[in-house]
Amino acid sequence: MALQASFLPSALSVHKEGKSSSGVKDTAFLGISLSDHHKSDFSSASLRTKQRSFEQKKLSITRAQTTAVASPSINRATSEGKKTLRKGTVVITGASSGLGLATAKALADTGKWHIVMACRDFLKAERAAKSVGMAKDSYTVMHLDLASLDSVRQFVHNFRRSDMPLDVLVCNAAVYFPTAREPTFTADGFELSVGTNHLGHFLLARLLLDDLNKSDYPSKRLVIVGSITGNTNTLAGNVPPKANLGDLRGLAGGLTGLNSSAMIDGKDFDGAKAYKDSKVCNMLMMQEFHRRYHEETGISFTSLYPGCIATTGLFREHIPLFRLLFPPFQKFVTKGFVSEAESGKRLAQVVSDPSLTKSGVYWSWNKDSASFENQLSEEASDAEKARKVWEISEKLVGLA
Ligand code: LMG
Ligand code: NDP
Ligand code: PMR
Repeated sequence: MALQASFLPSALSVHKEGKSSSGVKDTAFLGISLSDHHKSDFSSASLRTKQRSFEQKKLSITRAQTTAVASPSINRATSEGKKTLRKGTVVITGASSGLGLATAKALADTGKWHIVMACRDFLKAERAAKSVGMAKDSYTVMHLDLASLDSVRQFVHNFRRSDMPLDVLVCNAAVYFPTAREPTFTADGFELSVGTNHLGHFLLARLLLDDLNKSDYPSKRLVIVGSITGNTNTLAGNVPPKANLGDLRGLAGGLTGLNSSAMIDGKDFDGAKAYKDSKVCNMLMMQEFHRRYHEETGISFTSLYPGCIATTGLFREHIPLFRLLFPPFQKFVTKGFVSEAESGKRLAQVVSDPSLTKSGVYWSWNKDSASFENQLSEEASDAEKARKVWEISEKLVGLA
């Protein structure tokens, strides 16, 4: 049995964080409890209204400069006169390898989705799509480098020009620098892992929210990939260095490594921790999106832990011995291993399965590959921290 699944429903995972619920189903929504929802909504309401009208104004200008967006009809008549759902359009960041590619493949194979592969390496993405046998008309590769805010804005511009609707956005791309001694930085001067995994995606998702909202697809979704290693209510999340955003002083300083730390908590640089911190931000942002926008837009905001996909490019910077031992360790010791294909099916479910539409949920799968609503750690479900990360992040990416 996967250790994560066996740990989480137990009292251990819950009590460690000082929470008092007993089962996964019961505790799954601690991070988005009704009281949190109202508190957050109330405290930031006026800020949001201002912000929204500003963004809407900006968006309408951009729209006016590009071709008018076609309004796709949901149901198209077939020759027999039956109505069928039109193809959905899903944007997947980092679809050139690993989980993103496997998800693109799984969705393409259904024939019900057009996949926009938002990738930093155009040729690699094209080759990857071909190598897994995706039909030529099932995907479009578009350039996106999440380590540059300009590139994120350019991607949004290009996507709008394509006239495709946006039905689902999947924030999947990530980098991990476990052996780096010194930080490296994005084009805008943010530490590279938080800059890419969190800030780049934050800007992308914020800008594309309006496009998602305009979609007439029956189930509009924003999926942000999270992970077990950012959740300290699990064994995996307790392997050092542990995720901890602290009081966010490094994030507030811009993660520059100059006058402020490159780490969110303001401490010394640690590449493995920076990755785990970025995943905490991803999971917090999913919930903050849910609190701010679900009711108003009907968009489902979700996150997931797809299982330990120990063979992906994520570990490319790790030492060769780790890359050799990690897959068998996960397969035979923790039993948390999943193949890329299996993980792709899981994320594809979160994109398109009618039973996984609930918003504000962090999905996981048990040993029989059945999905369940999982419990996030105390920090990864802290509504006040989520609000602060949101507000600091929007300043850093130029939205506030
Ligand atoms: C860090 O080390 C590096 O410092 C950092 O630079 C970066 O590279 C990072 O993640 C990458 O790794 C981490 C790691 C490296 O160190 C450890 O893992 C130390 C072991 C500490 C063990 C902690 C276990 C978790 C404790 C849980 C606490 C209980 C809380 C319960 C709460 C639950 C609530 C519900 O070191 C290693 O990875 C090597 C560790 C070797 C230990 C061997 C363990 C036996 C496993 C059997 C192994 C099979 C062989 C495969 C090994 C593959 C390597 C992963
Ligand atoms: P991969 O390295 O295989 O895939 C990551 C993808 O992100 C690649 O396509 C990569 O592009 C892309 N990417 C990296 N930097 C950028 C950038 N600046 N701009 C655009 N795209 C970029 O890793 P995984 O498939 O394992 O990771 C996918 C997601 O799954 C991540 O969010 C990760 O945190 C999460 N995850 C992974 C787990 C695992 O065990 N592997 C477990 C839990 C979660 P390129 O191909 O050009 O390098
Ligand atoms: Mg971890 C108990 C089960 C379990 C699971 C599901 C994972 C997933 N890991 C588990 C346990 C352990 N790991 C234990 C007991 C150890 C100590 C030997 C251990 C070590 C370890 C290392 C060094 N694990 C790692 C690393 C990494 O470099 C990976 C990482 O932290 O990346 C940030 C990693 C991972 N373990 C996982 C998963 C899913 C990862 C990788 C990626 C991620 O979270 O996205």
